[in-house]
Amino acid sequence: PGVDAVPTEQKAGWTSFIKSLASMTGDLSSMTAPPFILSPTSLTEFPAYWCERPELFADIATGRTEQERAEKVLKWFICTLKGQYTTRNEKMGSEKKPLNPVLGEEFFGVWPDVGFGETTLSVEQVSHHPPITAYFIQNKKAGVTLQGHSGQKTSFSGGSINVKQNGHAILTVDVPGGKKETFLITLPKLQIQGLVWGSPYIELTDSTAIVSDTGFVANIDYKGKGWVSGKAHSYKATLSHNGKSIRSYEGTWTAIGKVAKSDEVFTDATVPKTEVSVKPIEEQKDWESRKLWRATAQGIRSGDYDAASRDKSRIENEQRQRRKDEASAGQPWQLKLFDYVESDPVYKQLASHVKGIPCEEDGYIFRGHA
Ligand code: CLR
Repeated sequence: PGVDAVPTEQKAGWTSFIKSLASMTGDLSSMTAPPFILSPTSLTEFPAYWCERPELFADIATGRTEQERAEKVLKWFICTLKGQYTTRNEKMGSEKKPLNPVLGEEFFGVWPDVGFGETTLSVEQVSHHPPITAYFIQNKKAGVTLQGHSGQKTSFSGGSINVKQNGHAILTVDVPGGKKETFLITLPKLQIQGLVWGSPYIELTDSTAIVSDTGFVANIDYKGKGWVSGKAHSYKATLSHNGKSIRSYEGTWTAIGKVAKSDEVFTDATVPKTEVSVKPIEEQKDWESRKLWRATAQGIRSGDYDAASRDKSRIENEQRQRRKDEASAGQPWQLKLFDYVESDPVYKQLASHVKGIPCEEDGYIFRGHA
């Protein structure tokens, strides 16, 4: 902020893009943005951010009590935030506009076994309009899975883009005695700031919850500059059991969080993360993100925006034709890896324990690989 990041020849385009945001109606994904703000990465790759600390994900299962496991889920969750919400700034200098996935687009990845079991990731774009991405992450050996879906509803006010995330995630962990514990994870609201300068970045707002079927609930509040420690990216979390508060934590989700009123470190987001491993493009199927968007991404990376936009149009036209063909054949698109559920009973049960969460929400259940 303070430094104008818009390339001279794109200034007019950026100004009109910002102006057009004011009249946007919920779905930003289809808006045309100036080239400098385009990212070569599809949104289907984003669920990988959930597991860039695979050691913390696996570690949830080592908790000896319900409380320890609830604490470990909270710790892992907070430690994913830095990856989810600051990676583009770190890698590309600012938040960027990701590629808008096509219906049926897939993304697969793995975090190899380095002692605590292999973790696998399967992603499918289950809706194009509005965009919804479903994902399934599993460490079989540790007995931990995460399943969820994500969509966004955007609005513009006071110079910022506000993003409400639609969807939730459900984590299950195998516990001794052949049982499972389940945690419902709600998703934070985002504010995209720094737009005028052409260097957008994310701040989290409001609060989210992690609700367990063991009666443990973690409430997490997010604030930017001027709150708690007066630092950007601050959080404050409270763990309670059946309504009785047990422990609080505070700090920043980009660096250190401590157990309240102590020096005990609870979350350290500065620990190096492990990026997901993905098959080489040559071995991927045509519908896998990196293969599908290869030429578009190449154009964006090399600054050949004409080539990028030609390839993007080719993909989009092909999609439009497909939808027309499906409509005339009376055969709608079939999901590949997930089943749509209008009302997820697991969600419903857990959401009923917490105020401020809608009690009905649809979901997508992983069906497995074809
Ligand atoms: C997707 C789900 C991930 C977390 C996440 C991080 C960044 C978000 C992204 C989600 C959705 C799309 C998003 C993006 C930041 C910017 C981008 C809101 C929630 C919008 C569509 C593009 C804005 C364009 C400006 C940068 C110009 O788990």
